[in-house]
Amino acid sequence: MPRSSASPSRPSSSRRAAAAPADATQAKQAQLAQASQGSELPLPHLSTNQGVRIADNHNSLRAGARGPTLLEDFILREKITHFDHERIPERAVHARGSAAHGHFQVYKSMSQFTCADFLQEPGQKTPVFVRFSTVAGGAGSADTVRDVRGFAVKFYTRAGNYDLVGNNIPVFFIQDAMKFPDLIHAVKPEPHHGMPQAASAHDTFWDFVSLMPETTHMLMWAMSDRAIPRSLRMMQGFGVHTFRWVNAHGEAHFVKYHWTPRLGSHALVWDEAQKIAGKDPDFHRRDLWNAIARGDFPEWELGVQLIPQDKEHSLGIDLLDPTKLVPAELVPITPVGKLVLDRNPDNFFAETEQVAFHPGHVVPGIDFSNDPLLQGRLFSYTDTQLSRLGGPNFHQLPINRGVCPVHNFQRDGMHQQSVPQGHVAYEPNTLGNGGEFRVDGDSEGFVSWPEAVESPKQRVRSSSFDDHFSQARLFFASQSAAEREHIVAAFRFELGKVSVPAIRQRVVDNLAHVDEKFARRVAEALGINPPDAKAAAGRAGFRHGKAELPLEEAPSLRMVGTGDGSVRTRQIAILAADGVDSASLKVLREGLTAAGAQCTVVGPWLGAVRSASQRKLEVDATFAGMPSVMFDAVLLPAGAQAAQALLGMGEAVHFVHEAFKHCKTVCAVGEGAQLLAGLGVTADAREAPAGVLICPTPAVSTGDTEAAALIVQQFVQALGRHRHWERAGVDRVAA
Ligand code: HDE
Repeated sequence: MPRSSASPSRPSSSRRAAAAPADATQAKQAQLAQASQGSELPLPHLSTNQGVRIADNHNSLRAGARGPTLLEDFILREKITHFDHERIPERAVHARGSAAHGHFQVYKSMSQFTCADFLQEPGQKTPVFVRFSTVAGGAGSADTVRDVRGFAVKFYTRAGNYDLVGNNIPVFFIQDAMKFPDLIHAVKPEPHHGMPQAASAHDTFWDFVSLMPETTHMLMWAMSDRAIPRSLRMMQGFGVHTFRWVNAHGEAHFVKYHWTPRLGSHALVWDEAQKIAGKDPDFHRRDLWNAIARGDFPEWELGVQLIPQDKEHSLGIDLLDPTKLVPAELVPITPVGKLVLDRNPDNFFAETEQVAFHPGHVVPGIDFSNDPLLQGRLFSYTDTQLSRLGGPNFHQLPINRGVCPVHNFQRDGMHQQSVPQGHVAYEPNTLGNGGEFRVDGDSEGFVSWPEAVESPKQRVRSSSFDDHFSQARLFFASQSAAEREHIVAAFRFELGKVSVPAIRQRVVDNLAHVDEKFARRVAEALGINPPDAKAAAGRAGFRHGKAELPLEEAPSLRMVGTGDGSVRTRQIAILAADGVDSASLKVLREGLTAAGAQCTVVGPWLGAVRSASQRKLEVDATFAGMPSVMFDAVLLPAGAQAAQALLGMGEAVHFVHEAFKHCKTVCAVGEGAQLLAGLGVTADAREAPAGVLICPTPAVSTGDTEAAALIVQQFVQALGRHRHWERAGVDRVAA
């Protein structure tokens, strides 16, 4: 493996940022650094992969200056052959992903519940690599499509690698691995024409789910705002399945994992998500990269719901059914520790692309449950890596290597990176290290939970999986009014793209078992009959189980109101043109930046505009390059001439209208309020709609710092609410 002697000792800026975490995290860093090659060449010349020095890297070997190229040119052949093979098969699902390094730190010992080494000591840090992904789209698809997001965490623990390969939605579409290929074939582009990319809004997906009522609960989540996150940094993660924790005394608890983002869970507006997919397809990847590069390290808290082994059936919810969750209102979430992502990858391919997760990568103290979806996954992941990463040695890739020693007698295979020595490749043996070597009952080794299993072999589903609607109903009932509206709109949008009316009908008939009124509202827009619950109940695949849930609603399932209300890392656009009042702009910008927001001056051109006082004000971005969908809020500064100029620019007017339509915070100072004309928004501050702040007198420009502080305070408070969903009249705004 080529190594640069210079690179390990030459920390890149991103590596410097990660210097803080101590002990185990440094071990992984050092290991990666050993494998990494600096961007400067280790030699002052180029060579072939065999080390032969290259004399000319511009011209192929030809018979004469204008003659044919010779097959003999081994340098050209090697270069092009390498290029020809630079792509590996993309992941069958979760192909589009973005990742980062970081660490996980335990709050307090979990030894009461698990002997997992990395959860024993308070303050203990474990290095991690986390990859977020969309599911359906190809590697080059847009980030902001409506989809589930993968949330895969690799813990490089001292007792081996532990992978928690979860999603941002706590349940799944299907109950049995047998249906996974069907589900994925249905959602992927249709096989005859290869459309649509990264979208579930098409016939085959809805045909399949309409025939599989067990998908209903997950469909409710997938049509909710969860499927269009504002940022990867602002979404929850879940282990989905029930796992098992086992302590040193052999006592077991069922466990469900929850990742909760410090910044809260927030979503885009669907119209906005679609526009971003065109304006900046890398929106989420860029947001994650930039935040880490700036030092705004994203954080999540890991929490677990623990259910003692003997209380498995106490909740009336089958813990093995992955279409069900356990509401936090029934089993509280115990905080375990925090995850911090503090370093961007050095190389996308070597790390983000080649990382290989597997729910079967567990460590002593963590075990599986019999969830039939999980059991199928335990086979799938290694199998898929064999073809994706080209053989059984993918664990030797730097990003996949553990930080603890690896020792076994597996040998050979494609891409073996090490040179095992000696003539012993079997166990037990006496020829290896001079004594007898035998592994038999290693008390620190992984021992499976000794679950008693004695049953007939059969292809059958437990009747305890038969309830397909109670939790879908609970989810819908638990949403805020705005979130419920978004779900209705999403079903209408998706089913509106389904060309076969009978499929639309089957879906809304199923939805009638969630909530009759809701199903009717969806159906109204689809040119079909009102939902028919009875017809759904008579179809093949429908099961009549109904759980008695002890809850009417579970507020923990909402997104609205989550997070600490801070504006850290929020993006604010300050619209500017010639004649802007730079004094008020400056003081407000300083206040908002101090609160943790990111301010960008957006104008008609790059370079600078002239302020009312003839000062130069740098413009960071143009209306075309950074449209309103890239921001969380807009500030319209004072300045009569600037306001008039902006009013004459279609892009600027559109910018404000669009931000208003997407329920963002809009703050207008002095004459900046004129830009709100056309929205039907009153210029009277007291009657302004939610999230619209109108500051009539530009007192701040005259140096009134108290007035400035008040505006900043109001701005921060409004922006801290993320969006103003209750804002009326947005539908009337053309943007
Ligand atoms: Fe996966 N899944 N999956 N999955 N999954 C893959 O493995 C599979 C499921 C999840 O960033 C593949 O290495 C089966 C549930 C994530 O690299 C593949 C079944 C959950 C990632 C695979 C499921 C997930 C994958 C494709 C049903 C949430 C991306 C490439 C039995 C708990 C990991 C790869 C990354 C990736 C199979 C269902 C999460 C094909 C058979 C449920 C986050 O092996």
